[in-house]
Amino acid sequence: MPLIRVPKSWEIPDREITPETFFLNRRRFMTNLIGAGLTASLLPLTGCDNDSNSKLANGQFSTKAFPDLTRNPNFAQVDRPITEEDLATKYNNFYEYGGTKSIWKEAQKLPLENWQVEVTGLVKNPRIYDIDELPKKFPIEERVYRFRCVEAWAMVVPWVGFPMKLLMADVEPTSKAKFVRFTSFYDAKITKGNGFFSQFYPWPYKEGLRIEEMANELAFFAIGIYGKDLPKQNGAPLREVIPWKYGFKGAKSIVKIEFVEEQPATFWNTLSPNEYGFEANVNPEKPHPRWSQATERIVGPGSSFSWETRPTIIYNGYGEYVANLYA
Ligand SMILES: Nc1nc2c(c(=O)[nH]1)N[C@H]1C(S)=C(S)[C@@H](COP(=O)(O)O)O[C@H]1N2
Ligand SMILES: [Mo]
Repeated sequence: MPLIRVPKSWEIPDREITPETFFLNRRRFMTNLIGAGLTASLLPLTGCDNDSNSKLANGQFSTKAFPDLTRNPNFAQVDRPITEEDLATKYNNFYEYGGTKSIWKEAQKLPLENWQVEVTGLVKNPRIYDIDELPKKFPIEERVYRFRCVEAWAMVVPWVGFPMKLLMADVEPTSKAKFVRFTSFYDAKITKGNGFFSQFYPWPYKEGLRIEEMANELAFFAIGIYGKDLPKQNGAPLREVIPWKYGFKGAKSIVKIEFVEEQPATFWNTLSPNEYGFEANVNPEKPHPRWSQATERIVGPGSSFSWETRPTIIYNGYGEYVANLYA
């Protein structure tokens, strides 16, 4: 008898399923898709949650504004409007708090008190930053970036934060450091996650970059959005923003940053390597095994069926900054 009975796709409640969800094989940590039946059941899922239609009360999630915030003129706007704050803060992926897009209430359980970020590994100056230290130490700016989830939905978010390369200059990675690993907050009592399947996920959530990617001008640490502190559901108090890669590359609620020699194991890549590559650059010509990446839907009010569809842009439109990394 298998230890785990794998439910059939029709036995799994809709609320458990999003495109980034997958199904466990009988073998431990081996993953497998149930096939065409699953793909069909995914189609009507995104965008039909009522929470995203309710108006955000002013300051509902975070009230602390950044004084004297200036928008970096190089990243002042993109080819489409900034997503409404009420949508960007209520349509999320954060599997620690559930497998649907409406996890914002559940995410309020994330405890932010006395948050520290440990920077360690192959660096000359290992550090433990108190979260309040970061905006004093690094000049804070605003940047408007396109955001593209591997599930083919897209937004435009005004992030508040600082370039990753400034933190690198502070800790000074050694010449041995070839990769960086980011680890998200995890506490099994709080980050209960995605129902039945969650217990088999490789928690805590981890992501990684090559050192050269981290040093790129675009790679950003966000501590805020829409001119205010990051709401918990968006990855408070510190998250990665890598605008030319799919959204899953941007770990939320970071507690640890490690400089390492080998490519680190990451959350989605461990679960399903051929669906979620380590590199994961936005690329219209490289389909996900279960869907095309040629187009994307722009997150808007109401049902995802009414959202605008646009062609996906190579490197999410940031080729002039990053294409040389992949030559
Ligand atoms: N710790 C953690 N970070 C995460 C995720 C997650 O489930 N856990 N989801 C990723 C995915 S798939 C996406 S698309 C973005 C979503 O960010 P948003 O909710 O702020 O739009 O966060 C990324 N970072
Ligand atoms: Mo995503």
